[in-house]
Amino acid sequence: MEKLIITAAICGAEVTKEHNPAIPYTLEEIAKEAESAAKAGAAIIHLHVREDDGTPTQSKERFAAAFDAIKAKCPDVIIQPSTGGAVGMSNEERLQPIYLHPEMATLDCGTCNFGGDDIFVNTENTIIEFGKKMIELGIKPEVEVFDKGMIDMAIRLCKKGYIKAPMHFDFVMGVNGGIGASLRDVVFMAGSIPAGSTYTVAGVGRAQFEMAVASIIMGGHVRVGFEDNIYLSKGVLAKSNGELVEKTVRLAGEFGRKIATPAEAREILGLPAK
Ligand code: KMH
Ligand code: ZN
Repeated sequence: MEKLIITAAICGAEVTKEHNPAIPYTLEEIAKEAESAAKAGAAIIHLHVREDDGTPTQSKERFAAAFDAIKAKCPDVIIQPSTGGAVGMSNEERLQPIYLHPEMATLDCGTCNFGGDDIFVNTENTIIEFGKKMIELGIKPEVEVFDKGMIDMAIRLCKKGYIKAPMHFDFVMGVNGGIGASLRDVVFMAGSIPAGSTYTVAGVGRAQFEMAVASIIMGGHVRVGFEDNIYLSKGVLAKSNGELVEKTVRLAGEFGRKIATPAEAREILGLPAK
């Protein structure tokens, strides 16, 4: 089987130090968490940034500073900024990090209830706008999908030329308002993408490691990290993203999946070598 690409979503926009004191806010904390994840085996850092007080921001300057801080500690890792940002941000705000010319960025392919009154809005025009910009700037999108219909949307927009094939998907499984996180759900998602696509699986909350194992066995890739889950095991808070990645590496080893380096991840994803 192909080597396993592990993505660490180290920070997110919603989770706070009240949930887990290890959630990184400052540039130093973000760089330290990225380093712990990369040292443990993550090839990709999915990145959100915060102000020092924890407020989510899509500021280009803050992302630039975070890129520098991460690259100083782990020069090889693929940095994949979020264009999702936080619920309620404008499209213009969300797009800021792509003007730093990252190798990859997320492209969220549909609107989703995020619990309570929160709605993560991605209209068709938004997806087209973001997709076109990423093509212009030569950025490989990680097509983030919270439900099967979002895969179908991505396929339609790919056919129209707004997303380049082969697509790389991130199945976010178990969000309040999205698809669940059962084996049947993840098999359905993996069976719904075009031949030649790649995918990673991000299980939310307690589903993180169940979904990781499913993807390890199925030949997909895995995303773990504080953005999606703060626990190492039931009731035990993870002390770092590195711990979550280490556990994923252990699980992969049990099933004979070797771990991709950042260079190998670039090859698998069709990114230019560095
Ligand atoms: N924080 C969510 C509103 C992404 O990174 O592209 C959006 C999100 C998706 O996390
Ligand atoms: Zn994200």
